[in-house]
Amino acid sequence: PAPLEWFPAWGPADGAARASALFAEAFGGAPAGVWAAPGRVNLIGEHTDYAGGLCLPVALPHRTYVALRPRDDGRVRLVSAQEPTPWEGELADVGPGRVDGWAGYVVGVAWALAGHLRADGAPGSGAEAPGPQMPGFDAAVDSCVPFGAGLSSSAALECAVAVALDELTGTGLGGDDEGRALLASLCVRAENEIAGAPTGGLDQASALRCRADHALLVDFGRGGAARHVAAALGDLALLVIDTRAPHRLVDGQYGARRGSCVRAAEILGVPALGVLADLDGVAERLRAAGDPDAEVLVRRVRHVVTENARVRQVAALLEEGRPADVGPVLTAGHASLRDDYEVTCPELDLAADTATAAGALGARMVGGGFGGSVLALVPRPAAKTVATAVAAAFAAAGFAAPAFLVAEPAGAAGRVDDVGTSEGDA
Ligand code: GAF
Repeated sequence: PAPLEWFPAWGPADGAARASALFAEAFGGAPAGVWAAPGRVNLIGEHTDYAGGLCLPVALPHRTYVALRPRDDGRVRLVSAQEPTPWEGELADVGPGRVDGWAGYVVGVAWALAGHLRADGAPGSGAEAPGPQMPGFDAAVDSCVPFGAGLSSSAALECAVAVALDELTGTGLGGDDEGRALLASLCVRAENEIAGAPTGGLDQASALRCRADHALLVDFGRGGAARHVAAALGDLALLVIDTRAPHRLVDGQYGARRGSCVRAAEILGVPALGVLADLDGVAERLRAAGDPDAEVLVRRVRHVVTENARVRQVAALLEEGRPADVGPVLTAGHASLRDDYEVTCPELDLAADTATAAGALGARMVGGGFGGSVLALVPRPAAKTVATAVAAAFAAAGFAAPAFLVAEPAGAAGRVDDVGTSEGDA
């Protein structure tokens, strides 16, 4: 059999050197600094963020590095080691529907931050005191966050740009968790309005607010209020399996799930599904409303409500020092995403089932679904055995070879000099 493929996490100095070298090659000279933000793997709480629910991600040691230097002429020039096409344009021309492709994740953040600065009393708003201003900039991007793997490479790019521009404009949101929550919301605006992806806030909260060795318990029903939960896993490890399945129909399907949650909340007369404590009477009320898709709505709501309960359960198990008991909860989460939320695919199901059969304590798909990765909770010494079993099952099924990483919960976005200390709650 072919050797297993593992995604290495670059050290901060390595990542910064790569981004700086690309910067020098593309633009000449040195950047003003290098900033980095992590990908994430969500322990539990999938497809709950946009429904006002709970989630419990950890940040990956895999980061996207952005070497950036401001310009004073309002222009933006971008290159990326992962993208064949550079981008160049005027910041003043950025707006919804005006930027195609990967650049939207970068200039969208500048656009959202500029909007925040104007609203906050910066020049141009009519306010007297001159505040920070958004300049143009040159930026070079390099990343070891796996792409298209459901591990939040887009948010890693947005959030690395966000902390860079926050610092260079002197906006100062990156210094504490409250400011970082606001930065996360600006990154969500960039993704929703400029990049055009209708995602929730899970990924940006992870990249900006996580702390090393901890998971982040986020409550989107309370404005993204969050606290850190020690991820004391003992001799267990978080094995991430990138199925390499192409994201089939993911855009339309994601939006459809979100729409179902809005529709169900309307019928049930609640602001968001996250407020539902249990399923008492829910199916009856959804059916009574006469919606042609009532049975689908019943399943979607069941996922959100049971998933929220699983998040509370996993956070409690971690706090009680019982990480092994988290395994079956992950497996139950996968079943709910497969049967009730219907966002898995054959590769995700095979990876989760095979991992569990090969010794994982539990496994579930992570991220938006229809492709991407599976998280398996494994005894640390069994990580390679489980990976080997999944690779063999994929080969037998005729699927592309999967790739792997072990997620050691890492810290949040920051200037690379500060990596390891900038953990979102100074
Ligand atoms: C994607 C989205 F970007 C997140 O907001 C979240 O909804 C996730 O899918 C599912 O939990 O990563």
